[in-house]
Amino acid sequence: MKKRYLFPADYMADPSVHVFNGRVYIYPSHDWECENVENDTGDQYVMKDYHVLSTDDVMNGEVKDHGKVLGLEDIAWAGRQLWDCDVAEKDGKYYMYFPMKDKNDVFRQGIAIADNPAGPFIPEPEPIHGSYSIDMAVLKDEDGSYYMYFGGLWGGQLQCYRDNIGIEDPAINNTPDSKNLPHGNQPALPSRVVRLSGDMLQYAEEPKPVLVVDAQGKPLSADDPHRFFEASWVHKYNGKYYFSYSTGDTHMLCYAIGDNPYGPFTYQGVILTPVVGWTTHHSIVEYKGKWYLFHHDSVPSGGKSWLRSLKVCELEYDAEGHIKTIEGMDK
Ligand code: FUB
Repeated sequence: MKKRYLFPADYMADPSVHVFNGRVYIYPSHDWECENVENDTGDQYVMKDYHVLSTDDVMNGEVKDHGKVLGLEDIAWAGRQLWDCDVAEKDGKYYMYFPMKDKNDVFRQGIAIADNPAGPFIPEPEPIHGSYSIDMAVLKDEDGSYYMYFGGLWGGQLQCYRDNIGIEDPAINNTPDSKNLPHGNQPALPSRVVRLSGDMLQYAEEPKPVLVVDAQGKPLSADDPHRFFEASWVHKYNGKYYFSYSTGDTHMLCYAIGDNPYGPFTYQGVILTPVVGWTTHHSIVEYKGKWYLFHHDSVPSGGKSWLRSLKVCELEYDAEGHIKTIEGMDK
């Protein structure tokens, strides 16, 4: 299978990809070299800005770098770490949703707005009220509603919240030893989904858990290697909702299918087996009649997990709508 490194000139990761005005826009994290020791809190992911990339030929065409579109220094409430963002279009405006630690080292969700998919993006003065954790992905549904999926374990701080209320200090409780992480056959911690307000700037409701269940309707357990960890993405195929995600410490991309944006989603299988590097993160997009998996790995940096490179390959479905598994490491 043909795979392509999309942007060899720089280290970028976590590609959120959308087609706007007939062109493919890629919204990645921008990895930086760092002095920090690699740890389970993710201190090695020291990203300070975002670039936008675009192309009109995914596998072969030029990938244009539109330059820096937002930086930490532009954001009033900035602490550190601009992690995975996503962008949604409504009425000709482009809304970037980004997670960043505030001055107390707690992840919140910020918004920045542009008149053009290539930015620049102007940040709102405050994060979304009541927001927490990381890895936002926005689905524009066919009825005009926008749903945001989010959440990540360990350094992503999701385990510090239950029913959207903080239960422990996220700046401290963010390793695999967190006492609020479920274990064994307890239900895994779910991602969250929330409908966005009409002006795109707030939650329209309380975020809800995104349940991934087995064929019997039982939520996947905490010790299931296929359970949710981070990197939510949702796309639609043949009228069904495909919720895909990273399994984090078991290093796969998996997916589940549901009938509506809230789920539950029934577990289906593995999209991508482990890549070189600790993290795996992706988006799935249709362009000019073909489906693509955008993701990253750490091959070009020689395996440094905090210096990742954007990658893409075609994604295929079988006749029943199941995604064919892709090997993450080339043989
Ligand atoms: O890039 C920083 C974090 O690493 C992302 O938010 C996670 O999904 C993982 O890729």
